[in-house]
Order: sequence, then C-alpha cells, then structure tokens
Amino acid sequence: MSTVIQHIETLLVDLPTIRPHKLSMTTMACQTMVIVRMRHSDGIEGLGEGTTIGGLAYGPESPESIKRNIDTYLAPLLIGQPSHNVHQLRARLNRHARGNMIAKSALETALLDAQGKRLGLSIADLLGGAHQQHLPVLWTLASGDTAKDIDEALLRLEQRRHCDFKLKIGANPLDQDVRHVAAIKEALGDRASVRVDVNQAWDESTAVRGIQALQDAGIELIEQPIPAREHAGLVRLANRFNVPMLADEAVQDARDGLDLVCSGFNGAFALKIAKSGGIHGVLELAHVAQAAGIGLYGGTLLEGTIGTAAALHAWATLPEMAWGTEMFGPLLLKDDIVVEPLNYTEFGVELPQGPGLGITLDEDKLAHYSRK
Ligand code: MUC
Ligand code: MG
Repeated sequence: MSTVIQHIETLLVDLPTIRPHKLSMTTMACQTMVIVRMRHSDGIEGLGEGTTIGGLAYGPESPESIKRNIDTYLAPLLIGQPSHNVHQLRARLNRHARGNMIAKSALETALLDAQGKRLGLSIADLLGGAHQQHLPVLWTLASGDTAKDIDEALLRLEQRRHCDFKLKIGANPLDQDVRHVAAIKEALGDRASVRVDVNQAWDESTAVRGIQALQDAGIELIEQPIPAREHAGLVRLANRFNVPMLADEAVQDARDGLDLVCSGFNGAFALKIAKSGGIHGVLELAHVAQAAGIGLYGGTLLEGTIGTAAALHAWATLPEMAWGTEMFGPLLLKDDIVVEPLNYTEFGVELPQGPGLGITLDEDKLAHYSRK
C-alpha cells in the first residue's frame, strides 16, 4: 500500500529578536513562525515553516491566518493523499484554495522534507542536485540608529560573517534617510556593498529624488522603492538610473516576473519561497528570470532555521545568484528550535547536509516557545 499523509499539526512559535528590527511598515521585537509537522503513514515526519513580518503589516497573510487556513482548509485537502507526488499535491492545493502562498510554501516544504527523508536525499538532491554548498549571506542593518548600525556592520565585517549590508529605509523623511545611508556607506567605504530596501514607502517622484541621492552616495542596489503594483513606475525607475532596481514585493511568481520582463524591466528579482507558494513556484520565477537575463537574489521573510534551510536548498540548485542571498533570519533571533543551527561562516552559510532539509527539531525548545 502506498504511503499517505496522516496528520498535519501547526504550531505558532514566538521567538524574540536580538534587537528591534525597523522596517518602513513596522518594528519587530519578536518573530512568529508557523511550524508544520506533517506525519505520514510510513512514520516519517516532514517539517515546514510559514513566516511573515509584523502580523499583517507586510502582506495579506498573518501567522494566525496561516495556521487557521492550513488547519481548516489546506490540511484536509492533503490528509489521506499519497505522500510522494509533490507536483500533484501542489496542483490540488492550487485548484481548491486561492492565494495563501506562505501557507502553501510551508506545506510544500514539509512534503519535500518527508520525501527526502524517505529516499535518503537532501531537498537540493531531490531537485536535481546542488550547484553550491556555501551561499553568500547579507545582513540587514535596521536598528534605527546610524551609529549603532555602523558598529554592527564593522563587527560583522571583522567576524567575517557579512560583507554586504542592506539598510531598511522609507519610514523617515527622505533627507534624513539619505543622510543615514550616506553616513553608513562612507564609514564602510569599499569594504562593503551597501544596498537599501524601501519596502514600497515612496511615490515615484520621491523615488526619483531619493534614488539620485543614493546613487551619488555609492549605493549598489535599490529594493522596491515604490508600491508593489506599480510595475510601470518600477520599469521607468530601472531605465532612468544606473543603480539597479531590485523588484521584491512587485514580483511574487513567474507571471509577475514575465510581466515585468515584457514591460522592459532590466533590474533584478528577489526570490522568496513564501511569495511564490514554495520551492517549485520560486524556481519557476527563477527560470523566467534566467531566460530573460535578469539577476537573482535569494530573499527572506525573516524565517527561522526551517524556512531558511528550505530556501537554501532551492537557491543551491541555481547556477548563479548575481546578488547573493539574505538568508540571515535565524541570526536575528535570540534562540532557535532546532538541535543544530545553520553554520554561518566566511560571509555566508553552508547548505545543511542530510536527508530532506537536514534539520532536526529541538523538542524542548519547540515546546518552550510554542504559543499555548
Ligand atoms: C524584505 O522586504 O526584503 C528581508 C530582510 C529584512 O530585513 O526584511 C526582509 C523583507
Ligand atoms: Mg524587500
């Protein structure tokens, strides 16, 4: 008899951050992850994670909606189904449930983790094999204080942990943000690449002024300066400046990617498994980008170790990530719920080894941080 999906448990896990993390739409002091434990009839358990930023501040899914929608709608579509055919299960979820991409991503990770454990293969191997075992990882400076951010960057450089930095701006008046970014770039000089993420906070005319000043200050990449749906505006900005635009919220999946490419966008795409409903969806977007000559960036929604590991397996299968990755989520958290944390070393992170995700839960920590 073939193996079937028997039980799906979801847990809300709250982990404090090492410092306040300030974005244009929210300040985080804690990260809430939805952890999926999917049990199969052969006794194998697959793990997944669905995580967003700041409740409903970042996007239309909150941790609570991810959990509730998995429990109520998505899990019943999977229970009793054969475990092994991830493509069919993905299609089933997409046929019966719209949206909910983060929830679907968490479930797909759990399916792939279980299948990898079953076959004795890592997720990267299941996907055809890894091009790389070590991926570069950027750090986000977002304490809200210029001097603190400079100290943090210098420490990370000295530790050889990060040499690329992204600054979260857009919450303050433009001139203040530009002074903040320029001071950090000046302090770091050629030792580090400095990029900004505006998280949709500007209108187009503010963006024109802001990007000009940031380009003059030596900033290397401008992420999502204007609202996600303003594709035409993003294309205009990309064509107007030498400094490249990175589409993040504007590009959820392959269809968005194709639309941007066909509209003449010539910047780069931030990939996130959560935006695209999982590993297969995000790789579809990556392939559109590759065909169009668009540079890639491995993005995060500040997932913990399980979600970060899932993304690393996907990024490892890509021949090139022109802009590296920002898979630092676990480092922003004070503690972890896994036995062995990811190995951050030499300005990057090692791809976890072992079957599936290559990650084992720490049951005591999980129980401690799970919401009662
Ligand atoms: C985003 O929009 O890129 C990534 C790094 C970070 O600090 O926030 C996220 C979200
Ligand atoms: Mg972003």
